[in-house]
Amino acid sequence: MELFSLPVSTYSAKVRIALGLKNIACTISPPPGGYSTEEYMQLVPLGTIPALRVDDQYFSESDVIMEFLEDAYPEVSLLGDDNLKRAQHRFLARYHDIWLEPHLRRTFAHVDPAGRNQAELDEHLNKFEERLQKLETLFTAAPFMTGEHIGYADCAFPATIELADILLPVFGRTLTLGPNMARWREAVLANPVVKAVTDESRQATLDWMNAGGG
Ligand SMILES: N[C@@H](CCC(=O)N[C@@H](CS)C(=O)NCC(=O)O)C(=O)O
Repeated sequence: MELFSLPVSTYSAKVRIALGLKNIACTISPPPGGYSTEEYMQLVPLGTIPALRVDDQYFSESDVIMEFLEDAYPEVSLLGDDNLKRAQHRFLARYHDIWLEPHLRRTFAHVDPAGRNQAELDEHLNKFEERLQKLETLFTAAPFMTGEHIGYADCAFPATIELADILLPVFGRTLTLGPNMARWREAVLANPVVKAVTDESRQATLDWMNAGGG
């Protein structure tokens, strides 16, 4: 099994955290030819990372990979066996992917002040901050999002929060976490798997910023 991933990719960090928490051995490689290239799209049609190769089969979309890992490696379960809790994990994972993170991603195009559209940027920054505050109300437990133990829901957010911590000051804003998220951040970063992946992703983000972003 081989995961195509780069340290700067937040969605890849999500899967790498799951692999680590589940103790799954997996080769981690950069996407052949780079993401979004013709060469890579021969293997992974959407050209995105992360993508997983299992034998000679390739598939992408981080949550699909996460579900595959849960199905194929049930020994350490991140979803648990309570159906309601499983739904809560999946809801939060989807909240990250659909409602929260895309607004942060859409600020990338505005890192360079020369190409900045302030109105568009503000719209995404405001939405990101609003949805981060809403996340406070979506916790069903503490210190982790759905329980006392780290789980599926907690995998997507660590790299995104570290990215926001670096990116928001570029636009004159500061990452502000409510009490649930502040306690959660401390708890997830105390986990060695999460810490190692987010440290690497944080450094890659800083390198990307120093190279001009975009
Ligand atoms: N919905 C996708 C998003 C993945 C994604 O946007 N990955 C970025 C890197 S973090 C990427 O591959 N971007 C290249 C592109 O959009 O062509 C997932 O969950 O895997």
